[in-house]
Amino acid sequence: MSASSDKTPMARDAGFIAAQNAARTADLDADYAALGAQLARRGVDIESVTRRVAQFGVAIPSWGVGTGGTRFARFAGQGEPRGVFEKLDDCAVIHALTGATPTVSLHLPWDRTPDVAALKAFGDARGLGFDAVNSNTFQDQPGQAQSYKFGSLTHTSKDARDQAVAHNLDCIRIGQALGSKALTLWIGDGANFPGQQHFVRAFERYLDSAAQIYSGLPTDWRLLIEHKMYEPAFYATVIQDWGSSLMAAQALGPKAWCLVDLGHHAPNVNIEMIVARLVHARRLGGFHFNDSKYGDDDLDSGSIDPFRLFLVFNELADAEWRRAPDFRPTHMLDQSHNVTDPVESLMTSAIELQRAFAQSLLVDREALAGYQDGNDALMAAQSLKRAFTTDVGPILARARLSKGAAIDPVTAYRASGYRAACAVARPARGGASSGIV
Ligand code: LRH
Ligand code: MN
Repeated sequence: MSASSDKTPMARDAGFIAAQNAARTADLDADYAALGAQLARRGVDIESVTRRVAQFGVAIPSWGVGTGGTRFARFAGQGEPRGVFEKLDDCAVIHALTGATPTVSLHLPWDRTPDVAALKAFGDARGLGFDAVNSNTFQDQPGQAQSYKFGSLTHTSKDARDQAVAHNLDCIRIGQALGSKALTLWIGDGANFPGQQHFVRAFERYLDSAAQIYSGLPTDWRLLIEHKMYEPAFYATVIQDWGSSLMAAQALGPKAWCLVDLGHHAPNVNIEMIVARLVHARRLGGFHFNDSKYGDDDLDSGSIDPFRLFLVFNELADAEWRRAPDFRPTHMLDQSHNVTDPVESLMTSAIELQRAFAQSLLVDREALAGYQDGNDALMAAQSLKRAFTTDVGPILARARLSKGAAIDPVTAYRASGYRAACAVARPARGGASSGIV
């Protein structure tokens, strides 16, 4: 158990948050009333949007609360969490201040602990649930019998494939004990040279291994297949795109779904259209939200291209509006925080998702359908832009206030002195390191 977990930190103290809000409530009320009047003129009931935003939740990636890095270096920050319990402490602060992150997505074996029941209780005590668990067959663990250098679920060696399948079944077992309902399956398997790997045989090995994992899923679980264009393989990746992911999901069965990590596509790919296709195929399982300019940069959501994020949520809002069948995507963040306080980046990123979600609810879908059917391209584009350019900040803050969270989370967090307290309670473990965690 972590040193910082026995006393409720200021940052999670209801009284502290209320005091922080006291000075801001009057301004918020004025801004909210003004926005409410503006939206009412557009036929939108601001209260219904605020209620929807207050229900919106996104899962925190446990690996995101520590400082991230690249293959070149990782520059550790102050008061880094030293294990899964301290990671949950940080996740609890993010949820207390934003009200938007009620669940945590763990990564195994990075978050392995001998006492899973204690971990569940620790989460419960902090109002945190557990979303999808993530397996890891992209690194070799100390003492591991078979190396994943040449792949895992698609390795040409049956022993290596069996080892990878066993690990995934173990992740399901641990997830069950935590109350999770999904396994996210991302593998880096692929090739660096043309000719190195037989595309068809590798995909068939994937389907065979994934089918064994699939047969270990409890009835109410989902297998979330995550595609990625490249890295760590730099010529071909077995599950390289949404097409390979969808083919696999359809081959495996109804519990297999496709997960879209926004950073796993070539620059300029129309991701919102991929989302529409996966909704159409009734296989959109969920998201790893982040932002990127070049590759899998894992930058803060909405920090580079907030319009693209809005367009993704616009597809989700449209799917809901037209009652698309089997539509229940799960939302997770998947980011690497190399130069910011991860708690601050995760708070503001969760809020950027809420912003895109709220804006997507402001689109007049009847009017848009009319413009689309009438080929009025300009008014169709304008109806999206009008929603995207609406400052929904007062709605997001009111939703937070309605849940006892902070009107201004970052200012409250800094005023709480949480990071400085962690720096004392969690002495830094020196030494240079590299890699995303
Ligand atoms: C792969 C990925 C995957 C995680 C890893 C941390 O790039 O997006 O979702 O397992 O990042
Ligand atoms: Mn991801």
